[in-house]
Amino acid sequence: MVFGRAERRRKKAVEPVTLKILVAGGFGVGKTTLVGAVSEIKPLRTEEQLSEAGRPVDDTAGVEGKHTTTVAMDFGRITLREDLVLYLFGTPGQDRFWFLWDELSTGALGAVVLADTRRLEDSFAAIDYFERRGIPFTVAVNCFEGAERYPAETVRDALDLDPDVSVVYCDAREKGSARDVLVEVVQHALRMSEEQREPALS
Ligand SMILES: Nc1nc2c(ncn2[C@@H]2O[C@H](COP(=O)(O)OP(=O)(O)OP(=O)(O)O)[C@@H](O)[C@H]2O)c(=O)[nH]1
Ligand SMILES: [Mg+2]
Repeated sequence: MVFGRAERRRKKAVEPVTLKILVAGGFGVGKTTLVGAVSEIKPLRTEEQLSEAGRPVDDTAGVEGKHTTTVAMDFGRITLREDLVLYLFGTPGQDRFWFLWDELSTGALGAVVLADTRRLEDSFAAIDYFERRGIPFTVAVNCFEGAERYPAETVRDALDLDPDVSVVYCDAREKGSARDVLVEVVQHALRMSEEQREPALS
């Protein structure tokens, strides 16, 4: 019987856990691209043209080919397992939208900080933000063509990361690659919350 209690219980048994993950980082590092690449629903985007009026405040150095920018957020969803669904929130990359970050980060389990090795300093502010708030994060170097490849240790030193923060590499345009980053973020965030629950005996 389709509407029976057993059917309802069966459905309940696979009701997925939903987790909120932020996709953050500096201007033009590929946040919107990553959310779009992995999302199984049509991602919500809030792209606007970079305008002449914004030129004095928008730092487009290094991303001159870019014509649009996220002005509020990106939103997407990915089912990692039958019982685990991630809601992805991409942050805006420009300083003038910082006021949105507190709203976006409420209730987040963890974050990806995307980085471009040609402009690592653009991701400093996102790293500071998550460190200060104790939100677990993973750094994902988005491997743009023409950008030099550095070992993870070099990136870690340049970003002055704590030893428990992992550094991974990705191509934000590739679904599988972006998915691997998200799996790492979830695993890292769960490790951190377990550690907090069971503090090491001193
Ligand atoms: N070659 C290459 N290009 C990429 C990659 N990821 C993103 N891009 C391109 O880089 C540009 C910036 O990507 P976006 O995803 O808009 O970056 P963003 O971080 O959302 O930018 P803001 O929201 O403005 O901060 C786009 O033109 C993408 O097509 C990548 O892995 N490799
Ligand atoms: Mg964007």
